[in-house]
Amino acid sequence: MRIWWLIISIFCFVPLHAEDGSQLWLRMKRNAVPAKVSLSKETKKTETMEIAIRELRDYWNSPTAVTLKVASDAPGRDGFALNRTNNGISVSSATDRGVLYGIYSLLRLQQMGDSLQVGQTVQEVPSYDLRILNHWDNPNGTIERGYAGRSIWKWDELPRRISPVYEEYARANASIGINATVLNNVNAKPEMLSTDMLRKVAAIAKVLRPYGIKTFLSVNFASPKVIGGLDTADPLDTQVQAWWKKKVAEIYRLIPDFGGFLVKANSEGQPGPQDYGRTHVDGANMLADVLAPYKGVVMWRAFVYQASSSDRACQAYEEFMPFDGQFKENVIIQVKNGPIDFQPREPFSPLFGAMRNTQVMPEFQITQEYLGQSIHTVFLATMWKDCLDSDTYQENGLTVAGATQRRTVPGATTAMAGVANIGDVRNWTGSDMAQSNWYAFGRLSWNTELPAANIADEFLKQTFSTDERFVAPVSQLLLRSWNAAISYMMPLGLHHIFAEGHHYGPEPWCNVPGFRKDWLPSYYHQADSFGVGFDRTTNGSGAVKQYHEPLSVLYNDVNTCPEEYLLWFHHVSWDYIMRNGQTLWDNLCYTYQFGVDETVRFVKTWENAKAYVDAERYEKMLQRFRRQAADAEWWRDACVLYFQQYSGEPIPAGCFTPKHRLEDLMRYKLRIDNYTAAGMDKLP
Ligand code: GCV
Repeated sequence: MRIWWLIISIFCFVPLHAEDGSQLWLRMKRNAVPAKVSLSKETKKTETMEIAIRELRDYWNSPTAVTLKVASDAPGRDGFALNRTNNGISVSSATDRGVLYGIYSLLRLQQMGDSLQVGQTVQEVPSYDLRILNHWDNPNGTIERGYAGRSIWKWDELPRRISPVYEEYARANASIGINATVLNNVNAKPEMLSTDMLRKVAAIAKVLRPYGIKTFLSVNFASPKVIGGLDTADPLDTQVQAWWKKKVAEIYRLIPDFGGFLVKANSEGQPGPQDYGRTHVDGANMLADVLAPYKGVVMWRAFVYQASSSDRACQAYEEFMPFDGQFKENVIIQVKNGPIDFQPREPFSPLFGAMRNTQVMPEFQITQEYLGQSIHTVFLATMWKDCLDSDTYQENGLTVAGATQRRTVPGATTAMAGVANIGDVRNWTGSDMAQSNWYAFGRLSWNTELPAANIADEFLKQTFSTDERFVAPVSQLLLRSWNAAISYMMPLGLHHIFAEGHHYGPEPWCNVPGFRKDWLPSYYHQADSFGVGFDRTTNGSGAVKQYHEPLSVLYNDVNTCPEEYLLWFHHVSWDYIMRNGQTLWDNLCYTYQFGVDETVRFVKTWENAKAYVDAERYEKMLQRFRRQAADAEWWRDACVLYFQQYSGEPIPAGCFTPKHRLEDLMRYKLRIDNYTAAGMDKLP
């Protein structure tokens, strides 16, 4: 009797397939009867082609037959053509990888409830050659700035055990056009290049390869010293060069299609060529020479700054511009979207417009280090589009996208990088909505012209529901979420007023004795009794001069500077009159409150979406939206009350009443585990 009761209870009360978010946007229903798929005569059945066939057989649910074709006259560079005639659909490309992207595009249409009409052709060629994820994963399984568990790379088990997650990861990336990945943190451990580790890397590369994904590694510039036993890592030393040559030969023996190296040198304590009186060119070109015979590339990061007197925002330009045109063809300078560090809002980095003779690539941060981590919903396609669409004024209408997609020499590689938000939790990204940013990175690096609204719609329809009553309001939520976060965190060009260390909450007052000035919020906000903001005009740090005209002039003048960058470029008095007639102080208060109001509306929108979302994801996201709304009040109160000490002005009547007292907030220390999902109830 008891056992029957147990069995009945299990079947009645435990859902057979609890929704854990692990399927991401790939939620096609498997066919009961395999779909009709054939290969054209000349097309070889490679491993990649087998994946394409399998995906269609399993998930293409239309009676229309599909023919796959690799042909030299079809689109190249991973591009593809879809063509529907009365006889069926053909998917063609110059490569099997292109065919794979073609079939994922076809399946995407199907999932969104769209279809190809007879006579219709779709042709696509990706915006960048390399659409590359950067994992900041450490060999010990931790992830720098990771908020979704531990690393998916299980180094202890490799190469013996190959986790099935690697193939799921490869498939998810291929489905959105990502074709490369850097497995380890830019703060690289030298042991990543040990033979033991390389064998493990090779085992991962083998799983990723059929999905068209190339494997790259971040390298520590001091590796020849630390693991090579040499007494120097000087790039001009012949023994050092020989060490790298031998190491690279070993890598290519194990991984014949290895992509190359990502290097963070002479930045935040990492070793680099400057340790030996050499330059970034010396370091990058030495590695480029070693990789060139294998067609490998070096992605050399421009994220460099010293604790010097010069404005941190100016330093990447100052260090790299003198070398424009001196880097080897297979070097790409990897530049963060803004001149400081993935802040909620930054103007685009002036290097994009400045470097004319050097291949430059944008680096975006998918993981939300500075944007509420895996708690806040902030859809980043809007932010990335804002950067990519910015006119650099280097030449007529040359945008950041244009400047980075242009080849400086015929053989150069173009690329766009995103710092991954992936970990080993079941839903990959901690928050189910944060999957939208992984998705958006893939889709945008494939096609920088895609509007953010289309990407939001695609994601929501595939991941949650195609019902317009769900898609329309939640898509609006996503599209407004970046502006909301800026408003409740750092409006009007404020930046880097985060709590030290974890970068989750506000700490405009933060002062760590003995700390570098450029690691403290007061360096960035410069609040005093006159006003607030960093003077980067020609009277200040001169950062405006790094932009081409008319931007330099526009940014330099407080009256023409876009208000979203006002306090980025200017130190402005509290009673300065904004374009809407409010004083800066009043406007700041109203903008913070607008951000809070938006998050309250997001909670409502999500509550109204309940009928269209499974209970598990609904509940988990509801908790997060509520926490985001509470955090927004925390941000508002901390910043407004702190700045009020300098402005001496009251909060405008009717704007808001603070929920917290400044002295309580200043005493509050967020413990590192408080901002994981488990600690969501622990607010200041
Ligand atoms: C990988 C910021 C982050 C660091 C990160 C660094 C970088 O400073 O806080 O964690 O280090 O950027 O991009 O190299």
